[in-house]
Amino acid sequence: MKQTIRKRFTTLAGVASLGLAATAMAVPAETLDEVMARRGLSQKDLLAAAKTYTPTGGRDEFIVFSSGGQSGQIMVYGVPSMRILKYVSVFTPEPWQGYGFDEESKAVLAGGIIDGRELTWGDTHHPALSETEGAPDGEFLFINDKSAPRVGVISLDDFETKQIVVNPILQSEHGGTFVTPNTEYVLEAAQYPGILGRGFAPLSDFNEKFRGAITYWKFNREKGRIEPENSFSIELPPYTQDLTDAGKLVSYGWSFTNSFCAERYVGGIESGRPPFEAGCSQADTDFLHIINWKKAEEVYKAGKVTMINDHPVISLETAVEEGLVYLVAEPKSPHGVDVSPDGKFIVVGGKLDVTASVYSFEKIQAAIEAKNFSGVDPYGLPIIKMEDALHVQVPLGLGPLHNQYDSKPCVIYTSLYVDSQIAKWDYCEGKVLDKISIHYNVGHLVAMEGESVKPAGHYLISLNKLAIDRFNPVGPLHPQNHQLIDITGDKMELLYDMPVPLGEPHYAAAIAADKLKPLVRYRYGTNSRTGGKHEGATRPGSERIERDGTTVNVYMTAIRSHFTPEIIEVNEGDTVNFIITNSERAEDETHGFSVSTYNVNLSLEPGKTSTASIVADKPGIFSFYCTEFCSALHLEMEGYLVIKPKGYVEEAAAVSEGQAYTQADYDKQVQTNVDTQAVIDSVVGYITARNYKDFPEVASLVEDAVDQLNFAADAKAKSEAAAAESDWQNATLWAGQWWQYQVKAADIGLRAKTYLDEHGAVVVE
Ligand code: K7E
Ligand code: CUA
Repeated sequence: MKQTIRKRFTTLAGVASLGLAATAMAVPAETLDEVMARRGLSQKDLLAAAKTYTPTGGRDEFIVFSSGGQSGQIMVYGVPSMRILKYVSVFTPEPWQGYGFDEESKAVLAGGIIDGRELTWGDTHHPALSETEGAPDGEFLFINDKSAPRVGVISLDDFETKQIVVNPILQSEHGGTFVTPNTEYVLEAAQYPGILGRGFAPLSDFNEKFRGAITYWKFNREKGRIEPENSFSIELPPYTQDLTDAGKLVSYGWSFTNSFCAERYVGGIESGRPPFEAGCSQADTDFLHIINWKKAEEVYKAGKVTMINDHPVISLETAVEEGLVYLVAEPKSPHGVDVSPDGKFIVVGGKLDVTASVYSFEKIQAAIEAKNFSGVDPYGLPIIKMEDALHVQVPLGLGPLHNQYDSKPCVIYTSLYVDSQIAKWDYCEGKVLDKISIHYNVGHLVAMEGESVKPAGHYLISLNKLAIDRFNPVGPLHPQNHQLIDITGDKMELLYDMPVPLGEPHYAAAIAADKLKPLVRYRYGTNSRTGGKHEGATRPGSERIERDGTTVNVYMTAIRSHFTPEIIEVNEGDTVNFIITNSERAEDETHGFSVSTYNVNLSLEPGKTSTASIVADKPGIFSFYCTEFCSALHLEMEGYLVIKPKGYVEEAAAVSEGQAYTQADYDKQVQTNVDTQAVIDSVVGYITARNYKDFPEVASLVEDAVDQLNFAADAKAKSEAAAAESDWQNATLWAGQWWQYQVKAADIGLRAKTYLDEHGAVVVE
């Protein structure tokens, strides 16, 4: 039977290879013209492709951090290729990264528990990159949750979420996150008015008791954390605050927050009243809040605050007394608010208007200094007359929403939601320069470093709300559509559509790729969520199982392709903590760890230590294994968690194995190892004869290979010791392990050799 199968395979292979040879002769590769004809591509398409296509191994010029909307995550992609590189989980558990599955990240998520409720999602809107002197510096990223007022802090060292803080006073927010020019503060402004501190008052008290606010979260760059104890808020009227931006250069020290529903309408469609949408859009204007945060910081430090939920809040009364907040009218249902790169202008869109309004910071300051106000609002805040603050108003089209700046002076791009267009215009002169149609209904847009003091130009991305007919249909829930636009010329050119199947990405932030310097591996035994050394970090050789009452701590290591220990016996009812260190140094050698039916998955990148905790409440045999395909013997990277039933009495017995090995088996394995060593020696010879030390990637591969060869030497010694005692069983198995390490070393060595070949290494004397 066996014989027949083998014969059939041989025959099949023969036929297949003959067939291939015949096909290769008959069909030459298609020419460019033929491909264009077959796919219906124009010259313009080809140009767009040439501008975006990134050949294998190529890199992008810019990296975009996009909100993941309702997914509670952040999406990272490259420009111009539009290739997605990563999802960073922030408010939502995500198993691939172990986020919300290991104890270290659970501690981060626990920071987001709000009023005792554990949330498993977030509505992310506005990512903000940390800035130095008004330009993104590539160190940190922040993002807000609109639904439950929270802010996440992500380190760009490893693209992991490090902290979630809960706003102590708001019940809803939207005007976050935006940073001040040196990331002194991370700004988070309210959306729907509520009772500060999340208390109760009847809606009939809306004008008297409901409030908005803005929180200035103090950021400690050295620690890479927000410091709630050094943060403060300013109480604001119950206008529905919307977006925020921080002043820069000439307007440094100020921040701007627009609003809608300054009508303070309270709906009630169920009792026959017109809905919110009618009442909140009736008036012709709403209010832009102009806030002196530098002065507010002094007022806060002087202790002129009210404590709400242990959080210092500057009251409206104090804000009026100290001259911290001013209002200016802005057109119908405004949305974006974006300070120009030079800090001189503030541009605001109006969802139900056709114009964008450009306010002059200089004029605003002049009005404040001259106390030239048209009056005060019902809460005592001074109102600057619109005409006294405006530089220019420009009709752009229907529904101007958000703005981004170009590297060319005075050039700005504004999304037109209703028109499904982007307008390019000059905000100094107040004239429209170009328009382009997008598909469809753009919300935010992002230009490269387009909110920095020094925008980078090149590309603009339209973050569209609707995709409608752009992609292959996938059911009623469509992907979002990010459209890449070339803005280098006078006319905007649409280059590429990228479907986003994650959530609604409201906003994105872009940075030059070379500003990012992420880690390749962690310092050995790092708790990535704190950045410090993990107290359970374990070196190879000191793995152990420690019991303390009913708690069992398993100090493990993971390396290609085994866990140590691999058989773990516990009793029903024990709490088991698997504290695992990935002892690899090699780039991209991540291991996973899952335990059957216990809802565990870890992601262990090189050097990282993570903990999986379970309560062994069900006795039985539970296999654990590595969930990342890390090596040829990844499937063998396995073990057993043996949970013994209560009252189980052990009977001593030898482990019964399926195979018994003889001296002949041992000799055969040793011969294989000797042959393998010859291959390794030749690869080592090839590498060391070249200037491999000039290539950091190769140097670290060589380091890793040397590690593996040391492990091989150790296994070889064990094998030989067993052979000396004629213990052929262990001698053969250890010889097999010795070979495993050799194979890994050879694999790494070949990778290094290929790299050297492809990167023009030269022979050294
Ligand atoms: Cu316009 Cu939340 Cu910034 Cu959506 S927001 S688009
Ligand atoms: Cu380690 Cu798969």
